[in-house]
Amino acid sequence: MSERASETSADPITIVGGGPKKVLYTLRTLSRIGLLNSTKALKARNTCKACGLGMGGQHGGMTNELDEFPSVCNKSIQAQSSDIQPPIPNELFEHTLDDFKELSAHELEHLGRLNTPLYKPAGSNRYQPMDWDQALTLAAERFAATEPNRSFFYSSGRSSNEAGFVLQLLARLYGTNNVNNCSYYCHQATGVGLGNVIGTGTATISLEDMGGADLIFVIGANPASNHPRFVHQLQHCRERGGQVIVINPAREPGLVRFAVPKSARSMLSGGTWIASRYVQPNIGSDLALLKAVGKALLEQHALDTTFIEAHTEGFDAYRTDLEQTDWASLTSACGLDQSDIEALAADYARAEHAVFAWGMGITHHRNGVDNVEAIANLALLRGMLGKPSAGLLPLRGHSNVQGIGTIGVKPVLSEDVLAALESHFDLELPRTQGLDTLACLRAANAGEMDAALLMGGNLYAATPDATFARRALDRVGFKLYLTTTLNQGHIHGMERSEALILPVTARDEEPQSTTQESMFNYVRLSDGGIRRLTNVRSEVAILAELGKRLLPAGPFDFGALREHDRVRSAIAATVPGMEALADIGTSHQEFTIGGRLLTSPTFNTPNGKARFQVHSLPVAREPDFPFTLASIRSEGQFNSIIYEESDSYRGTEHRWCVLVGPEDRERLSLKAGDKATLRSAHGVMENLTVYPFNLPTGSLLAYYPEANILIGTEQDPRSQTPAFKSVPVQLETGT
Ligand SMILES: Nc1nc2c(c(=O)[nH]1)N[C@H]1C(S)=C(S)[C@@H](COP(=O)(O)OP(=O)(O)OC[C@H]3O[C@@H](n4cnc5c(=O)[nH]c(N)nc54)[C@H](O)[C@@H]3O)O[C@H]1N2
Ligand SMILES: Nc1nc2c(c(=O)[nH]1)N[C@H]1C(S)=C(S)[C@@H](COP(=O)(O)OP(=O)(O)OC[C@H]3O[C@@H](n4cnc5c(=O)[nH]c(N)nc54)[C@H](O)[C@@H]3O)O[C@H]1N2
Ligand code: SF4
Ligand SMILES: [Mo]
Repeated sequence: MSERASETSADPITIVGGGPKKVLYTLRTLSRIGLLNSTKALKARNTCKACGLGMGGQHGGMTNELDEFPSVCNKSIQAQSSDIQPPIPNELFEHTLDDFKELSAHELEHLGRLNTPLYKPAGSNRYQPMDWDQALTLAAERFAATEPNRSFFYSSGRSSNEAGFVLQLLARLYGTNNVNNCSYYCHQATGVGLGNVIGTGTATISLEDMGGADLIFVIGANPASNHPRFVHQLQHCRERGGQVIVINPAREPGLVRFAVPKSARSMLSGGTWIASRYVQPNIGSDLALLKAVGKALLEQHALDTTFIEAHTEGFDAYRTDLEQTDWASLTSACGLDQSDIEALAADYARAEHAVFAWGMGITHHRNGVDNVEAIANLALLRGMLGKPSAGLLPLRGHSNVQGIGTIGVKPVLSEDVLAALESHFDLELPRTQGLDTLACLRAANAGEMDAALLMGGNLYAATPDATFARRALDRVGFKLYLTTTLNQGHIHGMERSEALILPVTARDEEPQSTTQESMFNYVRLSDGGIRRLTNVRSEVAILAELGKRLLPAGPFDFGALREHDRVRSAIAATVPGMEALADIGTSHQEFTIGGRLLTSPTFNTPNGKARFQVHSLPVAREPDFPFTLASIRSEGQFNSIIYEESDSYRGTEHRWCVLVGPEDRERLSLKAGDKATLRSAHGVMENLTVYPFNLPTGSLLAYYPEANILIGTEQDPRSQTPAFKSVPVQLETGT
C-alpha cells in the first residue's frame, strides 16, 4: 500500500482539527461582539446564515431539525459578527475609491454595516449618501432606460426565498431571463449531473438518514472548515463502527483527526479519527478514480444486479466502457495504485448503507458534471438509492443557495413553472434564452450590458480572472447593489460606471419572517425582528418598490409583493413540492420539500429508472504549465469575506502563499518559508510563501479569492462552472 493511500491511523497524533484553539477563537469572537448581542442573535429563531447544512429556524439558534444541539459552531458566530457591527459613519464616504482600494477584504468588511444608500455617478471617484426615495427613483429610471436583455440580475445564496422569488419575477416581468445565482460558480454541475442520472438535482436523503449510514464518502470537500457540524456525522459514523472514506488530493488535518469542542472525551484525547481510509488522487483526476472504483466493483462481482436490472438503464454501455478501459490509464491519471483502489472498492462492497457527500473538489473542474455523474453511477452499482440511510448528498455552500434555485433565480425555468406563474399572476413572461453568470459577464465585457442588479454576494471577487472581472463589471453602465456591508466588489470595476448601493437588513433583522432551504431540502422559517440599524430596508421591500416604480401598472400590483405571506402563497402555488410554504408564516411548521427524498428506487425520469452515464477521461495538461493548482477556502473566511488571515487547520499564517507537496519541494529544493511564484496563462502571483502540505506530486493549493488572478474563464461546457480547481500553472522558486 502506498504512503498516500495508507490508513489514517499512521498519522501522527498531533494532526488535529477543531480542539481548544477553536474554542478560544470562538470565545474571542463572542467577546468582541458582546455577550448580550451574541446571546440574542444565537438564541433567536433564525436560520444560521453561514453554510447550507442548515441549523436554527424554529427549533432555535444552534439546533438542527432533529432538535440536537451538537456544539456551538464557529462559522455561525463569524457570520453574526459581521452583522452585529455599528454603522459606518457617513463621513467615511468623503474618502475616494482610491482610498478604499487601500483596504483589504478584511478591513472593508470590518468598517461596519452600511446604513445609508450610496450613489456614485459615472466617472466620479466617490460615493455619496443619498436618501431612499431618490435612490429608488434613480434605480427605476436607469432600468426603464435599458433594453431588458442588456441587463442581468444576480443573487448570492444568502438571501431569502421571498427575496429571490420577487427578484426573478421582477426581472422576467421587466423582460429578461438573464437571472442567475452563485450556484453557477458552485454546485451547478451537481444539479445538471444528478438531473441526468436520477431526474432530481438535490440531496436524496434527510439528516435523519445520516444516522444509519455505515459508510460515508467525503469527496472533494473539507467539512471541518466549511460545514463544521457535518464532521459530527462523520464522527458518529465511526463511533458506531462505520467507515468514512475521504477522497481528496490534500490530506486535510480536520478530516484526519478532529476534536469536538463539546465533547470532553474528544478534547482530552486530542480528537477522534475521522477518515478510516484517505486517498489522495491528483487534482482533477476524480473521474479516473471513480471509474476505477467501478471497474474494481465489477471485477469483485460486488454489484447489486437485482437493483441494476429493476431500476436502472444504460448499465451495459457503462460496463463495456469500464471493461475496455485498462487499469494503467486509470491509475496513471489519478496517481494511485491499483491495489489501493481495489481496497477502497472492497470497503464500499461491505457497506450496506453508503452515503456519498461531495463538494467543490468535484464540481470546480471542466468535467464537473462528469464527476458528479460518476459518483451517482457508483451509488447505482450497489443499489444505494431509494432506501433508508443511503444516497447522495451534495454539500451545499451558502445557507440558502439551494432555496434560491428552487424558487427560480435561474435563467431557465421549466415550462410548467412558467405556465403556473403566468396563470397565478395573470400575466405573460418572456421565453427568450437567459444567460448564466459567466455568460452575463462575457456579454458585459463585450459592451452588451447596460444595467445589473446584484443582490448580495461579491461577483467581482468570486469570478475567475480578476482582470477580466474588473473590466467586465466596469463596462456595465449602471449597477445596483443590495448589501449589508461593503466589499471589494463595490470598490473595484467602478472607475467609469455608475453605481448605487442599497443597505439591507440581515436575515435576523427582517421585519417580516423569511424562509430558507438546507442541503437536506428542509425549509426553515426565520423570525427576524431584531433591530440594529435605523436606515436599512428589507430586500423584499426594496424589490417590490422597484417593481412598482419600474413595471407598467398591470393586472396585479407588484408593490403588494412586499407582504411575505403573499410571496409565499405565490411560491406555494407555482413551485412543485413547496405547497406547505403557503401558511408557514402562521403555522410555523417547517417541512421537507415534496418529491426530493428518495424513499423508494423510483426516479423522476420518464420511465422511473435511473440512467448510468458513460464518460471519457479528460485530455492531458498543457506542457508549459505542468502543475495543477486548486483554489480553496480556509476556515477563517466565508468566500470573499476574510475574518482571519491565518488558517488554523492547515497551519498557514497568512493567505499569500502556496501549499506544496513533499516530492515537489524536494525536487525544487523548496523549504517552508521560502518564496515562490505561480504563473498561469492568465496572471502571476509573486512573492508567495511556501508552506509544506501533504499533496500529490504536481498538485498545488492556494487560497481563493487571491488566486483568481491566475484562473481563466474556461468552463465546464455542461454546467458552465469555471474550473476553479484545475488551473494549469508553473511553480518557480524565488520571487
Ligand atoms: N469556512 C467556510 N465555510 C464555507 C465557505 C467558506 O468560504 N468558508 N463557503 C461556503 C460555500 S459557498 C461552499 S460552496 C462550501 C465549499 O466547501 P468545500 O466544497 O469543502 O470547499 P473548498 O475549500 O473550495 O474545497 C474543498 C476541498 O476540495 C479539495 N480538492 C481540490 N481539488 C480537488 C480535486 O480535484 N478532487 C478532489 N476530490 N478534491 C479536490 C481541496 O483540497 C479541499 O479540501 O463551503 C461553504 N462553507
Ligand atoms: N477561485 C475560486 N473562486 C471561487 C470559488 C473557489 O473555490 N475558488 N468558489 C465559488 C463559490 S463556491 C461561490 S458560492 C462564490 C461566492 O460568490 P458570492 O456569493 O457572490 O460571494 P460572497 O463572497 O459569498 O459574498 C459576500 C458578500 O455578500 C454580502 N452579504 C453578506 N450577507 C448578506 C446579506 O445578509 N444580505 C445581502 N444582501 N448581502 C449580504 C456582503 O457584501 C458580502 O461581502 O465564489 C466562487 N468563486
Ligand atoms: S454547520 Fe453550517 S449551518 Fe450548521 S451552524 Fe455551522 S455554519 Fe451554520
Ligand atoms: Mo459555493
